[in-house]
Amino acid sequence: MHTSPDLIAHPADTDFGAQAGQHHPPATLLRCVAGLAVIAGGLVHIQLYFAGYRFISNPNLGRSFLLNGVGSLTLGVAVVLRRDLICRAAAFGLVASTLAAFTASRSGRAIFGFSEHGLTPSPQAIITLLIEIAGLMLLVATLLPRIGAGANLQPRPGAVVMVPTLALWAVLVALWANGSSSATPAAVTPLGPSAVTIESFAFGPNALSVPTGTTVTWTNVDPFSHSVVARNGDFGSEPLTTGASFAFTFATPGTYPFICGIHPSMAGAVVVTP
Ligand SMILES: [Cu+2]
Repeated sequence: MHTSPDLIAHPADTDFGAQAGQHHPPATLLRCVAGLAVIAGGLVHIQLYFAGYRFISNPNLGRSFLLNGVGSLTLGVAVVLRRDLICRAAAFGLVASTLAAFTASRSGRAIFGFSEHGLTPSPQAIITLLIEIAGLMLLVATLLPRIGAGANLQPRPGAVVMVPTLALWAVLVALWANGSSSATPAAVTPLGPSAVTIESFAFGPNALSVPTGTTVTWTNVDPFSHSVVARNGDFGSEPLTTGASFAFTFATPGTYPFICGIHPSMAGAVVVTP
């Protein structure tokens, strides 16, 4: 004759445990996948931050990406480890705001002076878009009474330690990467008086003076696509991928302001002297 060890160990928890998890493995699986989607969205934001978004002229844009990343990692882990409704509600709020910001930044409304066009940067934009929409739907699905596990359990000690530890880890990695990246050698680009390098979301130099008849060359060394578009429409490049160049010969004296067609906050000017 055998007695279940669970009944002896947790006599008061038996019904509760069975209702919340043991007889509903799909609920736990759903919650874990939702949490992983939230984590993945956060990782893409952290990757973009280190790949160059921290250099965007308004530092709040980069900071918002880092904050989104750390917040998503923390809430994603919380959703995986905890059944509490509040974790899923907070994660839902964060993912919904991320999607709102994504949409706003592509509808002409600049966020911290920064806007994007369509599904750039590629492939991060399409990856986050799909992941975050999936995450949102999965989080909603966990609330459905038939498959969701909405019960509030006592905090598990492991979870209580794990969440702040992972958040701390993310911040430390961020600080380390930020400090070590300054040692990264810049791409070797021979800079002539008529050469502009596109790097770290900026034109360098962003103002240059050249005599009439000079051919100015713009070279993109960023890991993101940029373009060169004259404000007066005189010239305009296709999106330049990493390493790609665009050249234009200035035949008429004057001042030619230009911007990046993908990120209009990036601006510069060529002054053509007679
Ligand atoms: Cu750009």
